[in-house]
Amino acid sequence: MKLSDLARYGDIVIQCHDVPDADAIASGFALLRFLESLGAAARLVYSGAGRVTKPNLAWMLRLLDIPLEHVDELPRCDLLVTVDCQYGAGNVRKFEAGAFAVLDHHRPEIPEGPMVVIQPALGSCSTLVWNLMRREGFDFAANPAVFTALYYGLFTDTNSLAEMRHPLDRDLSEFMPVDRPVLKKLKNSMLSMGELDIVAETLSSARIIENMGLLKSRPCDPNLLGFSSDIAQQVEQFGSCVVYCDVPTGLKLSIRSATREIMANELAAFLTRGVGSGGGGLEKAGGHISGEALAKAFPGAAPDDFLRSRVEDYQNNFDLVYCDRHKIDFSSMARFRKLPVAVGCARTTDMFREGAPINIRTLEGDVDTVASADVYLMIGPQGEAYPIKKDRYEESYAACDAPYAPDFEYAPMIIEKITGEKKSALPFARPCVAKGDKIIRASKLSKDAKVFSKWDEEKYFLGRVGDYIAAPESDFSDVYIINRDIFEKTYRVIE
Ligand SMILES: [Mn+2]
Repeated sequence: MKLSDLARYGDIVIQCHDVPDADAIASGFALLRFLESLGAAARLVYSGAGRVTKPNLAWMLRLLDIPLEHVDELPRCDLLVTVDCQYGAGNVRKFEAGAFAVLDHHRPEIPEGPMVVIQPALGSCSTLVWNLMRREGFDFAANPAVFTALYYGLFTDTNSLAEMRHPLDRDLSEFMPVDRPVLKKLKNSMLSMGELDIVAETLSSARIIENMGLLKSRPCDPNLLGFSSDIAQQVEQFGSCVVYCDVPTGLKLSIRSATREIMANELAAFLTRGVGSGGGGLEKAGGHISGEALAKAFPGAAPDDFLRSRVEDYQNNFDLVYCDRHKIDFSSMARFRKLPVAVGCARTTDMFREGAPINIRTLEGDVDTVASADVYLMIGPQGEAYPIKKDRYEESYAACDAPYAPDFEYAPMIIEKITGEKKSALPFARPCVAKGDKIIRASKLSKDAKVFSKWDEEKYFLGRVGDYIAAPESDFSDVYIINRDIFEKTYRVIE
């Protein structure tokens, strides 16, 4: 769907979820200005029993001149658009509307439709709306309040940008200058006196399960949850901690980790698997457990007990495999040969000048390097990208003439760190295949494992039951995990 399709409806009402937060207000406000720029008439509303009273939101409305109205009945309109929520879902008052559209980043709760855009991988609905508006050439420079609102929507939905999940979130966060004085005012009016009490109460609820802190907060703003977990993580005995509270749709989680053995984003994904969604960075992450999904998957389970049992399961769930001291008997495993698969390679100096500091942005995160005639960029089959030395490249790969037009969910972007200039790596990439035979020993995992490789001091590979643990025949300490689907496509057993 193109966002401009919505403007064809002459009279439009944009509805935030009940008790709107900054992300809902920002998404709705940006959409309002976009539709108006195309000549449509639009209003921005919310409903429900509660009113906007949080000090930062009151300042947001005032400083950015956002015409948000509270309504008890739907104003006359040809189209109703719900933002940061889904038409008919539990957190938004349902109005009878002739036609409706949905823009959201939560777990889908309603059927797909031509005017339903839901992208749960994004950290905020602001990211979704920004990306759609940008694609249609909206003039953000002429509307700085719109950009500042979207930035603040992302900022508050990702715990001050610390829990950004998707590269598009990072793209939004650095798209153009934000109004600093406004942001400063909003950042420093987050807490009311009452909320200070909530933080104090949350911290005093701390329990410890093995080396993980578990704390429950009274229902509160997600940022307050992040603030509490930032403090809790400072406790020496907590290798990681989970702070959570009830929300109308289930539980909201904020997660921190201080040890190499737990990546916060992976813990978030584990705790919410099958019943919600979770993600973020290595040290900070967030998640949501859907009450409805929980009731379906585990009938009768109380959300608090469920979360506690997932936290307990996590402690015993993994084999830890360290590359330099594992006792895995690779020599008795089956041998496999890697099939030739075309991957991409680009010269960094074709993209940016020699010596320029650059940042490689992929779905899996950002990597820093420097553009140089000596450094190439490899692009893998899933759109993952990493730097490789020219010599190493020439040793291991050969150019090929297979067509190269991969379709990635997010194509790697290269950012010049001084000028901020961004380029997609794909137009610069040429196809190549690995030279020679790559023989590995591998076997299917029968228990989930975390593998600490020699190539990364911060992250680990997570292997789930059914994935493969492998090492090249030449070096059993170079242990890694290969995803089951990738393994079955790219390796053949040697009889
Ligand atoms: Mn949101």
